[in-house]
Amino acid sequence: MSKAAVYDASSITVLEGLEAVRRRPGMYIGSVSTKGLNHLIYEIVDNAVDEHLAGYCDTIYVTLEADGSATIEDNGRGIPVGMHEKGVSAERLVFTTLHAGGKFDDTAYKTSGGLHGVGSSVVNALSTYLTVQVKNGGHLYEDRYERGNPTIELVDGLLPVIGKAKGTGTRINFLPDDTIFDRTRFKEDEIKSRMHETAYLNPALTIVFEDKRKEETEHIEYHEPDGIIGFIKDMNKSTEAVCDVIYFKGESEGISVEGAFQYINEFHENVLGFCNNIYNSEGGTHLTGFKTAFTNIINTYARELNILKEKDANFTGADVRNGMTAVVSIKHPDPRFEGQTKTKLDNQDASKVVSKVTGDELVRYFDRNLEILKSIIGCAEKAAKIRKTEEKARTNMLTKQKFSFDSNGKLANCESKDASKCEIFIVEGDSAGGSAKTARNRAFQAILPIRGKILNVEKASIDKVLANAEIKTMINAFGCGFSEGYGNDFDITKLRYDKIIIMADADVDGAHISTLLLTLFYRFMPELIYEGHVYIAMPPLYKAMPSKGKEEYLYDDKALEQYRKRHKGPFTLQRYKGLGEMDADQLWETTLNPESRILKQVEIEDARMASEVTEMLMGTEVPPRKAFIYEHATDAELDI
Ligand code: TTJ
Repeated sequence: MSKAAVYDASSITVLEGLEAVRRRPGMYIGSVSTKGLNHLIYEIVDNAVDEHLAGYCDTIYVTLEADGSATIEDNGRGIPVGMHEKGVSAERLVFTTLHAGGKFDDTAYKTSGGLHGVGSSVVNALSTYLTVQVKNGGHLYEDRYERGNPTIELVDGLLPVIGKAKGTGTRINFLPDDTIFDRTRFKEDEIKSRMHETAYLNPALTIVFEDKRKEETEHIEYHEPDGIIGFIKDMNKSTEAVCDVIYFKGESEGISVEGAFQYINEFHENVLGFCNNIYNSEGGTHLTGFKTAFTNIINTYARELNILKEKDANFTGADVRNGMTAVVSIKHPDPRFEGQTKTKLDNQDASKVVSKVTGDELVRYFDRNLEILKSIIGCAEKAAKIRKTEEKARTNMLTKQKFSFDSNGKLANCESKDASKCEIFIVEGDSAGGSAKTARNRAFQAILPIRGKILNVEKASIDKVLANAEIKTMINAFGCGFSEGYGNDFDITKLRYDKIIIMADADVDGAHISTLLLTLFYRFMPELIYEGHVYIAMPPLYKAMPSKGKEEYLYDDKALEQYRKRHKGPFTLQRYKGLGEMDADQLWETTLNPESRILKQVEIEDARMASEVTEMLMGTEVPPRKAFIYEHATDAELDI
């Protein structure tokens, strides 16, 4: 058989493979929303990070180009362009076969975890075009694809040389396919925080981020030589620390473990797990191992030091992690993932090894740093005291809840008790709440108006959170209780509404209220978000009423601009200042009616970011806070 024939034969299966990706993109990148879109960049970047881990690349350039495409470049060895045994350039195989990763890669640890590491071929399949340039041996090679199909003819299975080059490296430029993705505009905030995270986890790496879509190119260099210690310091920079960052590392059974933590004067814990440099939003066995060992150590010391007396019960896990910010990062040769979004580490050996390393290293540390140990036990004592008070409060609340559901002052409940059909709108402001109560379909839509700014749950201790009237009403209405830290009393099967819809104005106050609500859910009812029950209503900004033809609702300024271009004749434009200004019919049509409304489903990243924003908003510096709210509010108007 000639080489051409071999290539023809293999290209058929190639195209079938990529066609499957285009038919069911969600299976490969999670979703076709902005989150899935950003994943395309992470997927490519992860390959360059692998090259860094192999010891051959120290800089990665990530550029959001003015034309909407993205470019990722590294200074690694370059994807092999030579002939592969199958009769084509190895580079072609990388971009056209659905490989599990690792074939062309000799690093011990692959960044293949859950939705990540799904392969550059998936990015290729979902791009209008993708070009690859490789510098090697003084030559510059180039390849190009359109919707996954190669457009350049190979000469004897090899890539054409298009010029000379110094050094080595790989450069990928691609434009996401707008027939696949809901939106093709990359969200720079999420990308920046992910790149920053990657820099913390790879202290010898520099990531240069550029956004050329902005009027003036934004240029940021992420380089974090202090690694995860710097990560913890940055997360805690606007709060009062109880101790310095404590760092430990070790290795066992081929798994390497690195951890860092610090206590701050707050009432919540923030423990993040990473496996092979990928964040595990659902946690997993590495965190279980860390937490188990940590709880044991603190309880053992507390008894030795006679802080816990014989009659006292042990501290709970949540007690000992009160105020803790921690990062646990492991390198595992063969990670497995489970969970709703396949981001929960599942390897049992990870739990064992992390537990052993944590135990050995921290005992060694605490033996030499008794004062620090005592201040940490102090945090646990404080937590235990609050917990005991809360346990009483909670029993009271839960017994009351059974009787108070339908007599909740402000909740206008729906008639149906079939949770799969019910929706609850959390509406900002009494007047909008009033209109919404008139406008809704009472068969399945409940309305809960909330007034003003709800308590900021990042700052408040849990007993204050629970004392807050608005929050109590919400918890009662949802019906599943709440979880604090890892003491989990939350039961999602009791949820009374399939959709929880936040309805706030597209202005500064509205943005603030949505942020606080998302923070509340993220901290105390995260499953609501993981399981896709939380939405944000997108009320329109304008109604265009032409003298001839149909009225149209316009959801942002861009839509208005497009309408002006599209619509030739005269029209009247009504601008809505807020939800409270719409009459019941308008509110029904624009925001409540499932047939015509627009809802944005909240993803865990949105909530995580909201919680970070909240933390920032509540910081002590005032000027950036204000700037941020405005920026955020504009975002909501233009982009969502
Ligand atoms: C494989 O083994 C031989 C030497 O080169 C190794 C390799 O594949 N290196 C490599 C791949 N470096 N950088 C990449 C890469 C970079 C980007 C930006 C994107 C992709 C898909 C791969």
